[in-house]
Parts: sequence; C-alpha cells; structure tokens
Amino acid sequence: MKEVTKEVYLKWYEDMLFWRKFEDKLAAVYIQQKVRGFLHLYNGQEAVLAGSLHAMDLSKDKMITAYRNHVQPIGMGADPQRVMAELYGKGTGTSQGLGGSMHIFSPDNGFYGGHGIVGGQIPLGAGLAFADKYFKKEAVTLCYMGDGAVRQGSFHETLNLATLWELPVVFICENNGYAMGTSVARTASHTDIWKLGLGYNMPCGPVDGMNPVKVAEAVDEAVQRARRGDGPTFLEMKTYRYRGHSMSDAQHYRTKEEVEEYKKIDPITQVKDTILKEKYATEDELAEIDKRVKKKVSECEKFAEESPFPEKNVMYDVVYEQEDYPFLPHKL
Ligand SMILES: Cc1ncc(C[n+]2csc(CCOP(=O)(O)OP(=O)(O)O)c2C)c(N)n1
Ligand SMILES: [Mg+2]
Repeated sequence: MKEVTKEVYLKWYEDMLFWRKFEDKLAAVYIQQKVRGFLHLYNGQEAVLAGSLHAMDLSKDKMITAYRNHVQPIGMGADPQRVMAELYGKGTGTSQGLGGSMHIFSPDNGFYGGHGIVGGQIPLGAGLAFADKYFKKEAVTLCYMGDGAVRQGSFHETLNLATLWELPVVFICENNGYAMGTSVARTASHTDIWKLGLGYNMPCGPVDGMNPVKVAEAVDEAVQRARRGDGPTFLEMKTYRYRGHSMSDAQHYRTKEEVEEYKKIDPITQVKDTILKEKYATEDELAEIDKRVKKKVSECEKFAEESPFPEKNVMYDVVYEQEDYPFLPHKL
C-alpha cells in the first residue's frame, strides 16, 4: 500500500473536514428550501471514503454508490461547486441540475452515481467491472451499499455472478447500524454482515470504518486482488451516521447517548489527534486549514446561489443518448 505519510494525514484532515462542512451547509440550505427533495447526509462515515481513495488508482478506477452520494464525486475529483449547484437544481450542476441529491453523476471522474433504489447500484457496479474486464482495462470498481441493501435479492444475485466471473470489483457495505429506522439486528439472525461473502466463496471481512488507515489497508488488499485478476472481495465497514436517515427523520429509534458515543471515535478527530501527536502540524496550522475549508464551502454556496436554473428544453436533451429521440417535435 502507498505509505500513509504526513501529507496523507493532512490531506485526509482537510478533505474529511471539507466533506463534513459541505454537508452541514447543505443541511442549512435545505431548511431554507433552497435544496429540495430528499437529502441523505454522510456525516460520520467520511473515513470510509478517505481510506478507499487512498487505495484507488484515480486515473482509471470507478466508484458507484447509493443516494448518500454528495461527497464521493468530490473525492474522485469533481468540482465541488458544480456538485452543490446540482443539489440546488441549477444549470451549472454536474447533471445540469436535473439529477439532484440522490443522483450525482460524474463519469469523467469515474463516478457512476448516485442511485435511489436500495441495492440498485450493486448489479450496475458488477456491470462496470464486467466491461473493464472485457475490454482489458485493468481498472477496479468500488461498489458501495448500506446495511439495508444487503437484504435485497440484487445483492445476492450479483455476488454470485461476480465470483463466478471473477470480476474486478470490491463490494463495500457501509454498515452504519440502520436502514432508515431499522437496526441491523432486526433484519437478520446474525449481525456479522461480512459473513454473507462466505456463502459465495468470496474473500470477505470486517473493517473499522471510523479509521481511514484501517479502511485503506483493507481496500488496498481488495483492489490489488481485483487488479491482478483474482476476483471480487466483500468488506463490511463498521461505521455510523450522525444525522438522521434523511432530513425528515425524527430519530426515535436511537438515543442521543448512542450518537455521542460514536462521536468519541469520530474519524476527523482521530486523524487530528494523530497529526498533533506526531507533530505533523500545529494547532495554528490546523486552524488555517479550517479557515480554508470554510472559505471553500462559502464559495460553493455562492456559485450555486448565483447560477441560473436550467432552460426548460434541457430536460429533453439530456434524457436520451440518441439525438433525434423521441422523433416528435418536442421543444417547448
Ligand atoms: C427498493 C427500495 N426499497 C425501499 C426503499 C426506501 N428506502 C430508502 S433508503 C432505505 C434504507 C436503506 O438503508 P441502508 O442500505 O442501510 O443505507 P443507509 O441509508 O443507511 O446509507 C429504504 C428502505 C428504496 N429506496 N428502494
Ligand atoms: Mg444503513
């Protein structure tokens, strides 16, 4: 694995803080009804993304996930201003404002969404990996899902074919404890989700999803296995989301104390503690990063606010690949 240097720690700190603050801003503007529809935030789960990115080759590897999907494309290299504009439904957004929260897409950066159907992205992730294998691209797809999604048939059908065809894919379950308001313990007779890989003869295991180093190590091993042609891996990242399922969740299914317990092992705090302990930076230098992050988030907000809404005709132009579809005059 690439060494986890001082620079990596500082990047992790800045990236994770930016993702957290970017989403805090989204929560604030959602309440002002500037962002509409559903909004599922990733706060608490950032180490899974930071560690994964460390193990990926961003020049060719791909990522696909569910609807908790705002910061992944940013991590993959998409312009955060355009991601925020997408959430505002503005014409400058990554999908010209027509996708919105659950459907961020940026294939130029290897990010393939953004899927609202629970488990819907799992066969698609295997499909991306199938194409890369078929065209001998030596690329690996990282396919993320929640703990609720592993109860879907699509998960089991996909794992079966992925091992049979030795596809270059890493399946990553982000077990944040709940599927909406339903705890993992209420959906199966055992809570070791990683063991589902055993039934498909797939290398699998649990990972501390609050620690980016642990995530990077596990994902690196899985990515290398996939890249050398030895097939898929299934990883269960033990993580936690601090906010509700979506913005309209009263969270009656858990206690405030439980949330506070997890905040004690917060990924950003863990990385900050290491930086200070190892003297990679001083408190003052970290404060400078905090200031830079705040400014970047404000710039995203300003860009989204000031961008125009898309022209109405755009909705006809972006749905179909075939340029003359649907054949009838359709412009407004
Ligand atoms: C096929 C399908 N069934 C139900 C829903 C409604 N739904 C949206 S999110 C969700 C929970 C999924 O939980 P999990 O997979 O753990 O992901 P998390 O939200 O925790 O990231 C459900 C049931 C849906 N979107 N799609
Ligand atoms: Mg969940």
